[in-house]
Amino acid sequence: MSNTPKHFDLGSTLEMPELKDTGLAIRLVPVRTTSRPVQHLKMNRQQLIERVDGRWRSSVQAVQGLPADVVSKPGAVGQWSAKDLVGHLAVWEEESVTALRLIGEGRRPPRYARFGGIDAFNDMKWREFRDRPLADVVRWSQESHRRLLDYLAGVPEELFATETRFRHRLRLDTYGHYPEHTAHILAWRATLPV
Ligand code: NI
Repeated sequence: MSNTPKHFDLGSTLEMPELKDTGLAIRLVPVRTTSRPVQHLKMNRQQLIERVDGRWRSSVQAVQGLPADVVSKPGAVGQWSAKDLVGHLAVWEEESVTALRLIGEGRRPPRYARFGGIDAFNDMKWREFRDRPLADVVRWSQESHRRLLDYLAGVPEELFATETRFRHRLRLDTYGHYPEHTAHILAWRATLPV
């Protein structure tokens, strides 16, 4: 991570000092890309990346300051904890990169029917990660987000400009998805005793 020469700086580093109390310090490191430096990226791409990143940061900030045991406790939405929602967003960032690569190659991403549908897929993934500690899930979330942004920074510009399937899938899996669960977290958070 430290020997990549170019920085794709999306702004100031977000510190979450309150979480240090719980042994969990979240630090969003600047995103590195193996692609071109930021000044050579067209606005279209950059605006999209900023939207993706800004809305993701809002989702992370929704859990900021809460103790780890509260974030990990089931019941934020149904059985899911706030941690589970963070993990769920990471799942879909990973799915997004996989699908967008295929779309970029002119192929069709496989359908979720093979898992029994989207809900069954989400449930399956949740069972895979739900027992992981919060710090693990947070790290995974940061890594999946960085991989997504790195990927987007290196995609041919014409995919953003002309490929509507690409844009559509990106929106569904990322910046159209985060706010739904940010709202869940904030609504749950409002019910917590202060
Ligand atoms: Ni979702």
